[in-house]
Amino acid sequence: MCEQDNRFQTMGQQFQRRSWAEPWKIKMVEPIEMRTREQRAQAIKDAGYNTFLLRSEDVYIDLLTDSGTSAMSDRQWSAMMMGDEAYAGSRNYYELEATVQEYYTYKYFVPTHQGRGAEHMISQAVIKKGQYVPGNMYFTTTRLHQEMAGGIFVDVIIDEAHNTISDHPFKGNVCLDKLTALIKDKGAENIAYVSIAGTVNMAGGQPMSMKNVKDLRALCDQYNIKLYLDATRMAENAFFIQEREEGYANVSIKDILKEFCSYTDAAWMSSKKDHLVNIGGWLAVNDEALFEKLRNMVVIYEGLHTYGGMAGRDMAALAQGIRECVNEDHMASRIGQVRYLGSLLENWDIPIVKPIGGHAIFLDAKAFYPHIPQDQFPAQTLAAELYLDSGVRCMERGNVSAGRDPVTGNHRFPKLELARLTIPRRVYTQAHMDVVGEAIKACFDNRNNTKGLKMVYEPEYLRFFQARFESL
Ligand code: PM9
Repeated sequence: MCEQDNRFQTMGQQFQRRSWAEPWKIKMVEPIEMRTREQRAQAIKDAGYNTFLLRSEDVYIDLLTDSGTSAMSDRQWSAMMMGDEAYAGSRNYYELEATVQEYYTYKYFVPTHQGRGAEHMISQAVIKKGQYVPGNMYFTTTRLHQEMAGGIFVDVIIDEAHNTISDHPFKGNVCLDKLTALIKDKGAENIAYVSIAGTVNMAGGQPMSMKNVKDLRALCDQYNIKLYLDATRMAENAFFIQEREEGYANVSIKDILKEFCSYTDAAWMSSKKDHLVNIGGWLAVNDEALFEKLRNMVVIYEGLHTYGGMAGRDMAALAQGIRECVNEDHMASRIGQVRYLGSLLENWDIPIVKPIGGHAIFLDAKAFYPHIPQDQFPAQTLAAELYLDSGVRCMERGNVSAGRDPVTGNHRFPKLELARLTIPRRVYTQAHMDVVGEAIKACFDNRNNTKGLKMVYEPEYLRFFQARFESL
């Protein structure tokens, strides 16, 4: 189990494989169907060219997100039948608490309905108005909760993360010089905490190294600053450490995960990703006083502190999902499938974020459509075009997702203008990946005929979910 997986060559080299296969077989299927081109054209127009506003039944292959879209195992389904639906003190709560403590090391645990419930509470509990929150690139919901609590997010990720063609093995790393400069400039007392995520979603699912988190721990100790982790895809991050970082080739994903968490003070989790469940999340901390505050907050916003918005059966499936997500064969096939799709696109010279990350392939829309300016939303355009071509749904991760600067009110115009093809865990086959690859190739071949979009409706918060566009 702990041996390094040599079925994949190390990064920077072409993905090479002797055939590998998923460590499971399928015992239930859900039919999907492709609409006609005329129906797809109508559906995407009705959705305001926003893939979030499509009806799922109009989608053929759904790569919108890996969040809550995984297939559960027979073990998880049978655990659901053992749900203890007591309002207070459910047996499943205690099992989940013990599982999180075992796999993530933190002392205290608070369940939440999903990741943003946890982000809301930690932000409100610890950020004072006007404090800075440095982090390794923004994430949409994380930054919004930090801002709504009065914080000011500052991106301190290494420069390579903003460069789609850099093949740095740990593009999720924090730049210690940028962080030190911020601390010296603003004063340690004005830093709420350092906010890190592994892997970094908006950078392309890119990992942080163990060395980086150890160095960060030392820096935070020097200035007495807390270090908090978004652990949503941290098991995937552990896979990359095992594959790429010296000294970890023979350490299990489970042990890498524990070691990484041990350098941080707290974590929040959207269990809808790594943990292979359709709903759920949590917060876990080492500080008892903070725990007491969070345990009191959870009853206001989520539910009693022994269910936090989840049913007993949800907690049962989640605890089992934690055990499954660190399985070496599971993780190798999960990342292997993402790499399979990426390698198809690389062979056609289609511009994608390199190296291929953990949960998704990210198309570089600026390079895909160099003739579409960023205020005509090239990544949103690409997502709409892909659906139109083939019924494949993906997600914009560019100018629309970045939103507006709260001070100037202008578009933020992020360096990365990406369309994300996110692979749900244990859901699609290699043949589906072939279809997706061919669909992207068809859009690429038609790129010079493609025009951008105009935003015609913009909601105040997290606009990418509900904004509407018209074709130019
Ligand atoms: N991520 C994703 O598709 C769900 C919707 S897009 C906002 O990538 C991180 C790293 C996430 C994340 C959700 C959340 C929020 C926190 N951190 O969706 O509230 O990728 O469970 O988690 C999405 P919830």
